Amino acid sequence: MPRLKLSAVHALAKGVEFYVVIKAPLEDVLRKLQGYGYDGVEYNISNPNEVDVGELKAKTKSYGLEISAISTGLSYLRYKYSLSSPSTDIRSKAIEFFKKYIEVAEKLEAYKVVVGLARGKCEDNCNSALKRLEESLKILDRYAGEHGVILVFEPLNRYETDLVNRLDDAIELVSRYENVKILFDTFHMMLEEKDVYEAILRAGSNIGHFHVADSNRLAPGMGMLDWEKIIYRLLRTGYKGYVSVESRIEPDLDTMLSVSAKTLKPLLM
Ligand code: LER
Ligand code: MN
Repeated sequence: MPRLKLSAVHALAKGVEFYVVIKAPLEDVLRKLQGYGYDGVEYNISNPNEVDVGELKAKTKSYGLEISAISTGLSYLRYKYSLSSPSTDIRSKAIEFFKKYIEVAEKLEAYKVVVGLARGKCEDNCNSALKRLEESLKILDRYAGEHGVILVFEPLNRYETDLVNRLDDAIELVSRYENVKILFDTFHMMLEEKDVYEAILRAGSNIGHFHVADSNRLAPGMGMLDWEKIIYRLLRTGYKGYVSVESRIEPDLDTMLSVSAKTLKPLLM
């Protein structure tokens, strides 16, 4: 049995602007993942009300794959729903969406919901935005607990948001809740932390999910990061979940998936 498992992020929506998710037709992607020896797939869902859960679950299973997590950034890009918005209306729409994401994650047996871009931006003022985010997470923490799901909060690099970029701020935030952990993304942390390798150890038992891309956000193995060092440290934290590839689809999907698998699979055993 491998100690860590491998997945990649697929966008369940058409006309997606986001450049680090796979956008090919679903069954082609599942076939390729199975072929390259992946254990699972992470679905980035722009609208949780549009998903046919039963069909998606059956289709994924028919390729021998699990669902590693549900990511949610596309909801922010498509509807601008933000968990920290100064507008009560937008914030409650975002909370309703996340409750639905939690239900979907439970039904799909993924049990993890990503809070990335949908945390929003500072907008009026960073302290107030953080307070509003904390309040939204408080509601969702309880809801997630009732459904056996965890939220994984992702510190993002400064070019994508100004609200919670650094690992220490994310650790401080998640420490307030029972069902909120950290999503450590090697690309964001490489840009924000002094030493990305040490940061994995510092994140330690807070890690609830792990995204991988190389220093240039290409597939692991196509940039400057030392993957032996990364996975060794991740194993030292005691983390046992998925390592999920979220990288640019360059030069093409097959190369991205095969290079990632070739780099990571031998290290995950
Ligand atoms: C998503 O997981 C991510 O890494 C961001 O760049 C956008 O949400
Ligand atoms: Mn990520």
